[in-house]
Amino acid sequence: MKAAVLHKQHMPLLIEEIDISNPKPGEIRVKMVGGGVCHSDYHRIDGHSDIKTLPFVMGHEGSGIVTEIGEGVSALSPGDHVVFSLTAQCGHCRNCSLGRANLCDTYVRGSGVMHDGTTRMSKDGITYYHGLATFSEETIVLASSAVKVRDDVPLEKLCLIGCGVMTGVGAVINRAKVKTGSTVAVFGCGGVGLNVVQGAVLASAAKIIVVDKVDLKLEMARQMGATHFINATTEDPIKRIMNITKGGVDYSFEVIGFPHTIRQAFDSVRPGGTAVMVGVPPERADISIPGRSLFLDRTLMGTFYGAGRPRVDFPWLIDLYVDGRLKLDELITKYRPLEEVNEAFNDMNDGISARTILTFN
Ligand code: PAD
Ligand code: ZN
Repeated sequence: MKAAVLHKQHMPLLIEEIDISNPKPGEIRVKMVGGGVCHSDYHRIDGHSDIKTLPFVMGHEGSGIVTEIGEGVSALSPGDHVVFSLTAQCGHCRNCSLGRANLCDTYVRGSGVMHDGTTRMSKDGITYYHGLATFSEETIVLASSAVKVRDDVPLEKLCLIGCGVMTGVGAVINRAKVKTGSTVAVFGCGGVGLNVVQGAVLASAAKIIVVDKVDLKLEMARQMGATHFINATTEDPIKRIMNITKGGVDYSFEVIGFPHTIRQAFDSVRPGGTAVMVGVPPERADISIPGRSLFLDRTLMGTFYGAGRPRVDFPWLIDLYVDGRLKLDELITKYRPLEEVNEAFNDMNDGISARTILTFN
């Protein structure tokens, strides 16, 4: 089967024919249908995030059809439509029991191996590491990291629910719990930031101020429901936000991943307000904020995966889409075959795409 593989950071992905083994107990084999291209993947290529296990079969936002189940899998059957969760949800650990499935204790972040320490992919006897491996025609994942979804919705689109939508909408609804009538600022209107905007719409925010460097992204944010627009290359975002809100927003969301924009997001909230770091900061980066500003009841919070509880959240998010209350089509700039994954990254970095969805033969 074909897969997009990272062999070395700062190099394009290679499309290769590789081998996939059978699912072990508790695992499932999935034929991929949609693979969303997220900036977190690119972070691994450009060194923003570390990756120690190479070669690595890339991709973490995906949807597909179950083709085979391993021993002991009872919740899923061949033919089921599934969307992947970034984390396996064991359902039993302390965090799962507390309703914090995104922080499931069994999840080993970025390890590149399955729970038994081995991988299911290889080539000519060489181990290929992988997580969900959504940039591959087939994948093997733990059954507990796949959520069965309704089968009357185009499955290729639903990959977006698995990362961008869950993270963005979840950051607003699950993590910050934005109150009706609040003012919100969103720094970065890519595939995830646009979902923060639609989370703020769902929360009935009064003003949704968006900041980006690219006018096209601001225009996309308008389609998602943003109300005020700031191009950070021509205007000072903090000054404009202070001006629009007379003293700062109630909630700000940084959805880019740099210490200086996280600082901007923090500086844009009023006393008592909350800044949420959604973007992934560079490995080992420190974030500095003025103590006296924090002192005035301000909060700076992180969020991994929008505090997502995928078995609960995926179904309602998909229902919202079917009912016309959540936008997915507007997030999809282009479909491309797996072979064009590097072009999809170029589009993302050139600021001309919200999300590209990879398709498979
Ligand atoms: P993207 O590249 O689609 O969007 C980033 C946006 O930021 C683009 O529209 C850029 O134009 C804009 N931008 C860049 N620099 C600036 C700047 N200085 N000021 C204003 N705007 C700027 O990425 P994405 O939406 O796929 O991902 C965004 C971040 O979210 C990224 O760091 C990714 O790793 C992170 C992420 N976090 C989680 C999580 O669990 N917290 C999950 C998924 C993605
Ligand atoms: Zn992602």
